[in-house]
Amino acid sequence: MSKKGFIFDLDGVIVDTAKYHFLAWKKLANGIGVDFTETQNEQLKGVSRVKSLEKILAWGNKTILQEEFNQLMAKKNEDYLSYIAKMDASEILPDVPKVLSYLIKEKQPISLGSASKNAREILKKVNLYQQFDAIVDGNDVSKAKPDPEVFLIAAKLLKIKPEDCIVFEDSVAGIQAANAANMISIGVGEKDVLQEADYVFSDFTEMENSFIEELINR
Ligand code: B16
Ligand code: MG
Repeated sequence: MSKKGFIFDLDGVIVDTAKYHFLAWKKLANGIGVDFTETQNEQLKGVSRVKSLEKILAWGNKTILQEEFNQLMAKKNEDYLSYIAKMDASEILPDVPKVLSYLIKEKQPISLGSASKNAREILKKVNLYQQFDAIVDGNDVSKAKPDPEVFLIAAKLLKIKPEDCIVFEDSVAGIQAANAANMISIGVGEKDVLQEADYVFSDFTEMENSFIEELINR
């Protein structure tokens, strides 16, 4: 049986932590007199913490000193951590366990490929940490999505060639990173947002095991 590498993004694919990032960024932005909408939050999906704050400051036409920048980032993460502290397995997105179990049954290597520095903690909270053969997160990369680094490291750890890897992603930056890594990109979300993906599903309930079987055997 052939082996492929299955790489999952975290926020927006395995759990819906985007709502907590939104609350924490909104509090921070409003605190420094900058408006922050759900539409702007969309543009922060898959984007690193540093880049996200840079974008918020640019939207508000603000320039600040490095020291204040670092303090704001720390404060945002503190707030975010307080929201995720209460997370448990009930926050896993629909049919994610079904897909993971199927891949494990088929003996397919599985990795996480997330921009979040909090990824390991979140996986432990929702009880999925043990399901992954490799975990690559924001602590392991020097270049953020859309750079392919995060997924290329995952492929290396799984010992699978990039062209034999499949990436599940909810963000435009993440789909671009998967494509740049020469992997199959599967968008989880809206078709018109994730136009660059090879395939798009609104969520995992739409994905049949037969589709995964085809990916394994292609
Ligand atoms: P942290 P993903 C990304 O995770 C989020 O989509 C993005 O909104 C967040 O800013 C980024 O992680 C960094 O997260 O502040 O926890 O390090 O979608 O790549 O799993
Ligand atoms: Mg994501």
